[in-house]
Amino acid sequence: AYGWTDYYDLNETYGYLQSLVEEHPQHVALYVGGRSYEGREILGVKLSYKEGNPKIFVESGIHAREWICPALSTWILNQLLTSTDSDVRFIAENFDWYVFPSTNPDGYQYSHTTDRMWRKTRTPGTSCDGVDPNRNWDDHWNEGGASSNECSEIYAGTGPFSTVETASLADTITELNPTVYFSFHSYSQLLMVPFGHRYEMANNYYKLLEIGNIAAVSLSKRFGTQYVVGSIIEAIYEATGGSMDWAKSKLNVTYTFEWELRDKGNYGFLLPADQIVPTSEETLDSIITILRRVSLAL
Ligand code: 0X9
Ligand code: ZN
Repeated sequence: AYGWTDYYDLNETYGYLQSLVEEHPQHVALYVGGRSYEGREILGVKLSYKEGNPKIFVESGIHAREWICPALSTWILNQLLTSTDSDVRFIAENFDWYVFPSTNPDGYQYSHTTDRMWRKTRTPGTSCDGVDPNRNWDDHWNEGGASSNECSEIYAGTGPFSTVETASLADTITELNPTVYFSFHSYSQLLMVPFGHRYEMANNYYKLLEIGNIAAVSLSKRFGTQYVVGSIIEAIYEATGGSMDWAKSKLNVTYTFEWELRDKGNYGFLLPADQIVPTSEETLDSIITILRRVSLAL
């Protein structure tokens, strides 16, 4: 059975989403967020307790080998549905959640069957396969921190939205027009806000940074895990054509945050499964802090 003491492959993850719909039909529905090169659905759920809530889009697992991301996303869904904690109930019931645990399904499956360290999509190339789905969005595409070389891990693709995963996800996000955008990656313990293309500030950079800083304090309280907060280019490196930069600059999503989850390189992408629950717990603490502040501002 699905749980959080182990990592699960794509079918098991999608099976879990299905089981949530069966167990909580009034609050959960499947939601197809896009499709993959190999024809898989980018499957997510809509979780909603009432009408008229602001929307949260959760983009998780866009990089195949970052296995903590799908695991954390389903753990959070389970909390939103079953927790009796008043903070969790508040964020569950006062937002509509669109959660996509594995936004690169071909790559995720490939990382289970063939190459544990696979990062990109499985879009075929001439000499090497795969596009970096966090360099393929239509915002300052391939202007820096990205590559035109097919064989690069940060290959930007042949043009903006050249691969169907990012193009179809972008359509879904545009249609939903969320108020909040959360993106989950690993690893490095960073909480980032736009942008990654240059030293340019988001229109609400100081607000995002202020919220991010208090969220990182909340995150640290449970186990002492330290996060660095900043814009992408400050906190990590230059990276163009990323999803969050697109959401901020093209859709003007107000609250945009991107986590690089545990750890800081000891295990890296191979984070042991016994860290799924603690990682998820502390991350949910930061999410609660963010959403408490968001709902005060709305
Ligand atoms: O390089 C990336 O895509 C991210 N790091 S990772 O190790 N998970 O691959 C950081 C990306 C920064 N974010 C954006 N450019 N949106
Ligand atoms: Zn990543």
